[in-house]
Amino acid sequence: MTEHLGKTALITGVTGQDGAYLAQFLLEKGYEVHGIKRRSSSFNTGRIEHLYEDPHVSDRNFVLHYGDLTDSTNLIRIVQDVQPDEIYNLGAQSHVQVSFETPEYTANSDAIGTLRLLEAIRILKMEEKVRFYQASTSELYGLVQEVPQRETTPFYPRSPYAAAKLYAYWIVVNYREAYGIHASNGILFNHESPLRGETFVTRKITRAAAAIKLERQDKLWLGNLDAKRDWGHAREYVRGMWLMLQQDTPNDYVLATGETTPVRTFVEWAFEDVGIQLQWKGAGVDEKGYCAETGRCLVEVDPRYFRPTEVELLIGDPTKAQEKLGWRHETTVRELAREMVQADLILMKDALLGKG
Ligand code: NDP
Ligand code: GDR
Repeated sequence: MTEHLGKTALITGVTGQDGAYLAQFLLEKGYEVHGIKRRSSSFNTGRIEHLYEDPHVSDRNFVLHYGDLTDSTNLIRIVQDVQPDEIYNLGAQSHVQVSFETPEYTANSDAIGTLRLLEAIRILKMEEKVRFYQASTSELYGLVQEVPQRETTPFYPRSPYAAAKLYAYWIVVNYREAYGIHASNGILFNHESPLRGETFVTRKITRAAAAIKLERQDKLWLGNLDAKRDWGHAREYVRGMWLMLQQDTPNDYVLATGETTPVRTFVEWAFEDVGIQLQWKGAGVDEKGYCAETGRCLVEVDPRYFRPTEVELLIGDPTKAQEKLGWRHETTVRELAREMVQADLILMKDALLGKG
């Protein structure tokens, strides 16, 4: 195994959950880290504020560039300027339900965006210099073909997001085989953290539990409570991404915990962590969802959050990553839920005190 210390990395999606953890991880390893951020009408760098370095400082180790995965010329220019040793392609329209609303944009950024980056490597003749990580996903497995899901399990995507990521997965494999690029797919199962986007289900639940506890919100509306996910901690998964690029040969790896949990259990845990015991009262027309001992019903099902096609069960087998990369998860899903609830309680209390 070759380690790449003192190297330069380029991260797309640096402003997202994984981008923030990965940037910090690589900086701690001594990398010079460049990130691509999108232009936005309001600040979108909240997750990486602590890493920010004033552009007037010489010898910066953390540099942001404006860019977008839908803009080839911009990607080519940035790759040329940065001359990265490693590219981590984390940028994506990453919300499964939103992909049903914006399928064309999702394909453009998630599928063709990946192609654009790989082509930038070819156009700049950097096939031998650069190593490439692609943020592939357990959503590729979609409709259950086999459990637990592993690298050899057939794919059956169930959303425009997953279909776009399927293209990205295979174009990475193809460019590896056709042009010898050191390009790897990390097939990552769901991973969460206090930095998780507010509209993904775990964070939506932990924020709501904190807000309901502090009487800032009356009720939480959710969709399919019976979907099961293999949830790990994002901080541990970015290490796996890096490990993939430190191998002498590129390959594709599942990162997962091997444990699956229904959404409804995560709901029960989050409310338990703020001191509220919930009782299930059914989800029919006259039924009330989850109610507290006080009689107040706090969590209800709203069909608007149902997906046209759902992925019901994800549970990953990380044996290959354990054996070949020496990677394993540490945080259990129960610990993860507790950490997220505590973080949201602190955030919300700070906001109430005007410190937020
Ligand atoms: P986030 O949604 O938190 O972050 C996505 C990032 O991509 C953000 O920085 C976002 O910018 C950026 N982005 C979106 N569209 C574009 C675009 N057109 N051009 C450039 N950048 C863009 O996702 P995560 O951090 O959770 O996930 C990282 C990657 O891993 C994604 O590709 C996701 O699909 C994939 N993945 C995630 C898993 C998970 O459980 N978290 C599991 C498996 C795969 P902005 O901040 O401006 O919105
Ligand atoms: P997912 O994550 O679709 O697995 O994609 P999400 O948290 O959005 O959904 C998980 C499950 O919870 C159910 N659910 C709800 N989901 C949301 N967002 N909001 C709700 O109100 C709600 N109620 C129930 C969903 O139906 C689903 O079954 C995430 C993303 O990070 C992808 O980018 C990544 O590729 C996969 O994980 C692995």
